[in-house]
Amino acid sequence: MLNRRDAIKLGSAAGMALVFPTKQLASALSDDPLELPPFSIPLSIPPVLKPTRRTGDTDFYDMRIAESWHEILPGVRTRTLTFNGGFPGPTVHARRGRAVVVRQFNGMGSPATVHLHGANVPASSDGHPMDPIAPGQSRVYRYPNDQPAATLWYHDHTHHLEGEQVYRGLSGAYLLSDPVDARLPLPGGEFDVLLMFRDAKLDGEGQLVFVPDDFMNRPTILVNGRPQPYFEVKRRLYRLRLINVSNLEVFKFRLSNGARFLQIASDGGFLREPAVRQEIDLWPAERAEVLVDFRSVPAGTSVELQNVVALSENKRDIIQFRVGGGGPGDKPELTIPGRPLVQTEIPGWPSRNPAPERVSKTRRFILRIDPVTGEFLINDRGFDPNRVDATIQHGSTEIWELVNGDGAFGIPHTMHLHLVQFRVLDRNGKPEPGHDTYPKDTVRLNPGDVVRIQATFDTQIGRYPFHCHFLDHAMHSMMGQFEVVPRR
Ligand SMILES: [Cu+2]
Repeated sequence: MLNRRDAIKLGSAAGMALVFPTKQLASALSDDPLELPPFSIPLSIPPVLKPTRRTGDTDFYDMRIAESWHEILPGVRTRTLTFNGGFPGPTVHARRGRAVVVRQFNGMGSPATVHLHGANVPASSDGHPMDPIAPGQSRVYRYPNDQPAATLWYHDHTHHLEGEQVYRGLSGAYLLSDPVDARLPLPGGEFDVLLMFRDAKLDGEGQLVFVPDDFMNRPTILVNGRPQPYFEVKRRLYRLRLINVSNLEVFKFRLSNGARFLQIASDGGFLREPAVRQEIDLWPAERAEVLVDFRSVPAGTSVELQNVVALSENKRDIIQFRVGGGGPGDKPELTIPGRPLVQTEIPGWPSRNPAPERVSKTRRFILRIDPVTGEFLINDRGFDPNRVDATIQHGSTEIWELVNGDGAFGIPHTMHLHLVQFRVLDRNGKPEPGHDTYPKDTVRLNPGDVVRIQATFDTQIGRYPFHCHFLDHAMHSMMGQFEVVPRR
């Protein structure tokens, strides 16, 4: 695979200059990186949002979207956009079978929409890019939570503004649990830790600088809104929920002590079988849940989570786990590598993997940048809210062939489909490894890749977007729409 460094060597810098004004790039380059010793700030965990009301089957919440100030660097106030003043926003805990209703008030001067990434929701609550909440208005989103347990996240999706508004802070986690989840012998409570990673550039005054597409000049990685934090852990097994909420940053995580992860879940929930992993790829919008075992790590030492594909040295070490005491007490059946954790059949599995003869349609989508205009296109067209790119009969299963047409430019893309969790069938003709197969809602497309995915559209009726989840690309129109229509 070409990495982005190779891409630049190969001359795509010329293409980039066409696409992005050099003046902006130059001004961004002139700023100094942060002068902050690594691992000098403790990790913070976003608060869990409290419902305003509960009924027999529904939890009601209120959130306020507004400009705020946040201390990213010690003693420095950074202007941010926030849900309820949080950077990132508060975490919503949801349970399968109980609906969640969120009333979002837009207290910003610009429109907002709220999309619950990875969720099966009615189109009216999907946070469609063209369905915004006007400034000073509020809107109610209804989430049925009729899907397996998963680490989901919510974020702004306002067309042309999502890149900047998410960058300035409009994202948060939404953790959906279900009875299967509750039965598994997984670490819980303080040992179930949310880690949201994102790219950032802070200027000399500690303010966020947003230059679209400028992946080379976002030298700071924030974890739950903190640069290179440390986190004190006990000598226990931990469940880490990794969410990449970056606009552009790609991660390949490893642990500095060489220990392996046990990956138990992907974007849309538990894997059929947990996978022992040395490294975890996590591109924008992807999630992975992993178990990390600190039991054999000597007390008083530390382990760093590192990004082995970081573009600069200061972005390699992401977070430091400082291992303290507190040894025994874990359930003995948990080991890495271990026997499969998920021994029960997960509801919804069989129907999501129908036989090939049930596939009713195959479509092909090519993601490509126009080298002349710099537009980010799907099948040579930019986003048009009045155009439906795929009309799908309710209940049908389709295969989509996704092509990254920017092999020559070395530019990665992803594909995210709203509404569904899909199965990745193969990549460049080779089967995808199990941990990257299902359930997925966002798939990585390396330059030149051809990836086939399969999805069944048997839930909602309505119009939903699909788009590159490098949000700066989506912002430049790399987005289409599918519409699920009643079966005739
Ligand atoms: Cu893209």
